[in-house]
Amino acid sequence: MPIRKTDDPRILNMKGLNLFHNSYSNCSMRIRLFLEEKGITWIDKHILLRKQENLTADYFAIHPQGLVPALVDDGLIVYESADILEYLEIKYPEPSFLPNDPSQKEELDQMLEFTRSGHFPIIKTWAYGRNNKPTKTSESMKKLEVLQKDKAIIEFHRETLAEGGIPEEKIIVAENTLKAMFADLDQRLERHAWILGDKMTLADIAWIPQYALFQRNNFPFDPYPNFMAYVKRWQARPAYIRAIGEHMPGSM
Ligand SMILES: N[C@@H](CCC(=O)N[C@@H](CS)C(=O)NCC(=O)O)C(=O)O
Repeated sequence: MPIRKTDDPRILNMKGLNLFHNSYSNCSMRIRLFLEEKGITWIDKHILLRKQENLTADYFAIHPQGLVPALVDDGLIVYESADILEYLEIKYPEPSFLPNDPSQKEELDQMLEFTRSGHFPIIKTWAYGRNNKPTKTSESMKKLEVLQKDKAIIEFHRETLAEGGIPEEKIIVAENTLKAMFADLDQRLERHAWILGDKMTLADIAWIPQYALFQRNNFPFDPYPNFMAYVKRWQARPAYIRAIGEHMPGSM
């Protein structure tokens, strides 16, 4: 689990659950939703990504890739949204967001893994490729090149700035992967109310933010009526309204 040791007194002295996040970041939504569903008090450390507030040495001292979300829990740094969810689930086990049937743990792990390995090649490639403008400028690229050790992240942003942006072939691969995933979710949700059964789990918390992000970019959700009914049920939940709706005007 990405837990990062630090001897920086400014970080060590952060008391409580400090969530570094951004309103529109789907990865951040997962953590806000988890905290709101469990009724846990958290300290709001909002990072304006459009103003590149994450591209500072101070923020890289918290998150090694300069990304949101990151959690500083009484001086302990945890990053990667799925890992933060798992860390918080251990710390706050009630009500449980793990499947009742332990044999479903592997299925849950696979769904959470997509938030790590699928984020740049699939989620971001589709979202940036279809409608988002590049988030970096040539000036902020210079900052990124100095601070960022992960070359794949630098390459991703270079591609968004290149003439023609992300190549269409890559966007289509991402879109087809997502369509297959939403078709699978739709079938699951025809059988039961939540992705893994009759109970909300971390799989639901990890996946619903994808809707909030993709609907902004007009992802074709019409073929997935069970998934859309599930979206409506989510949107009626006070925790969803607080964690997502209030952060994204127009997303409901
Ligand atoms: N796999 C990571 C992805 C984190 C990530 O890429 N976060 C985006 C927002 S969703 C970010 O911080 N972007 C800022 C940037 O690229 O400079 C996670 O799930 O936490």
